[in-house]
Amino acid sequence: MSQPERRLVAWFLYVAMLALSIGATLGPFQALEHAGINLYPYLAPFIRSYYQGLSIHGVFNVLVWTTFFISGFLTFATMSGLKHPLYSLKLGWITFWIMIAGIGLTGWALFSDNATVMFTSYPPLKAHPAYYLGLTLVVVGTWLVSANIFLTYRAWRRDHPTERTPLATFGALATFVMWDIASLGIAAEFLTLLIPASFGITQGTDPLLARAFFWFTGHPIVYFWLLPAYVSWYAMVPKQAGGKLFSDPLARLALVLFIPFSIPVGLHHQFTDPGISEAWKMVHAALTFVVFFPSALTAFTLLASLENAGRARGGRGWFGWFFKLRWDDPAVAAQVLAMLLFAAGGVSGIINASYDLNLMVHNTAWVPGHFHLTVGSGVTLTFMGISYWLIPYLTGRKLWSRRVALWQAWTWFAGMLLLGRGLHWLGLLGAPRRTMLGAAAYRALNPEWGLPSLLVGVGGGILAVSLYLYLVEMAATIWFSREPADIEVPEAEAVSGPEHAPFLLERWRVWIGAAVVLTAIGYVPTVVQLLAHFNPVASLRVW
Ligand code: HAS
Ligand code: CU
Repeated sequence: MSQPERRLVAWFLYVAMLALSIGATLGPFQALEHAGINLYPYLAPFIRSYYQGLSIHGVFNVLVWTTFFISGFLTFATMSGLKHPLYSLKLGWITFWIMIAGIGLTGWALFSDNATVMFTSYPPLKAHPAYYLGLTLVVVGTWLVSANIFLTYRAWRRDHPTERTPLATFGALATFVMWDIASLGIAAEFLTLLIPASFGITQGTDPLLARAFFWFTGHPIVYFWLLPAYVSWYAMVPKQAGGKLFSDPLARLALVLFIPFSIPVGLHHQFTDPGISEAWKMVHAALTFVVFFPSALTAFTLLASLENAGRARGGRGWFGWFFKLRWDDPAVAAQVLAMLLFAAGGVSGIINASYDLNLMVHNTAWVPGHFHLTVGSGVTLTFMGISYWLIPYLTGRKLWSRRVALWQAWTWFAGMLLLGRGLHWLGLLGAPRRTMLGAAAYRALNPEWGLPSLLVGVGGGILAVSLYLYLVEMAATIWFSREPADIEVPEAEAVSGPEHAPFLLERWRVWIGAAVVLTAIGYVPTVVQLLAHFNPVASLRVW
């Protein structure tokens, strides 16, 4: 890969890390607040409220850290998989700057306390137009990233008409095909409802319609975050762990199934919303169990692949292989620990999706418990693990300290175990999410919240240490490491190779067609009904 290409990828990752440093720094303040230690007064005048901090935490972590990392990593995976130059480096940089302008606008609105609306941007809360325009630019940026990737693929395909697409690139394509369709919901929401209302062109918005548009994108966005981690787990980790991918065709099947099944499930975020038919909620609940399936396939394939690696390295017995994995390689340790946490997050996800159980846990601390194990661990800890080899590869500088990186991975694991346990538990005890619990009078009526809140506080504290270990490791590698890195891009071989994959898996039109049909079935009746009862209410700034 050429130096200029490496530089482009590296800059996407640097901005991702900068965003994480901002977003995640605010996390421990929330966790400590739940444990009864309110440090917000010390953040003034930069952060004026718990809710402003929470909005910045959500946006910078799940929207900016993820999106920039993914844009860099999947662009990389496309080029390195195909061994083909990027279609247009210039387009790559234009995209980068559009996205930077976007986070500039959004960041300004958030930090000036003009957008305390949470990362879900729920109306009738009204943010400054800069907030919505900025996020719109970031989404437009992702479309341009995908265009560059698709055009690179097309150029490669012309010279290789019958070859199977290399697995990592296949995963990058599947991710962006899915995302480009999925992101139309938030585009519709922002362009037709939130931006006009924010400018005062319309008097208000219909919160229910806006929420439906939001979750049209808001569920599949979690797979936009997850699939790049799957790309690494399938196409790279087996090699790094010292073994082979169990089945390449099974990996492709899992990845491609996300295209049709990711979108028509968004109503599982709206089970408690009035005005949407119970029947359609049930359809989305059932389809959520369908989209669970490719992740279950993934768990199977990964376990078999890791077992293959552990046995190749001399592991014996039912579990002995697990301890023989390359635990001394931080890239491997971080990603296997991420898988373990993600498996627990997947379990709480299926509980969320189960209609009746959702009524118990919805809007409680259980839900942030769930997503800290999924996006906060499965995805984030994986991206950290990837950066332990990818940053050295891109910069040519050896990882500064393997030991610090290993400590980082294990502390993230420990911190998230405690935080995840505490939040799920608090949720079961009825503690609401997105609430400044320490200031809530009813807290005194619930003494049993004490222990789980403590777990949240301690977990958050450990995570703060872990975050700074990560940032120090990265900064030291980029600035101070003097030894040259000697890194090969990991490309896992497979026990059952790509030659066994039916070509149907690469017929993108079939999968896109299936996605369009299923999405239309899943959403058209509900959207038509919501439009027929369009009921705008005034937008509010409540802070
Ligand atoms: Fe979720 C809410 C259902 C996956 C993120 N989710 C959220 C929110 C976020 C989020 C951010 O049905 C909150 C949104 C908000 O602010 O309101 N979620 C699911 C289901 C899945 C799922 C069924 N979620 C994710 C992923 C996320 C994510 C992935 C981010 C990346 N989620 C819900 C529902 C809600 C929800 C409801 C609404 C709740 C409410 O009421 O508000 C599934 O896709 C999960 C499938 C996962 C698995 C696990 C497979 C395990 C693997 C690892 C293998 C491990 C190995 C190592 C091999 C089936 C692949 C093992 C080694 C050994 C030795 C054991
Ligand atoms: Cu969802």
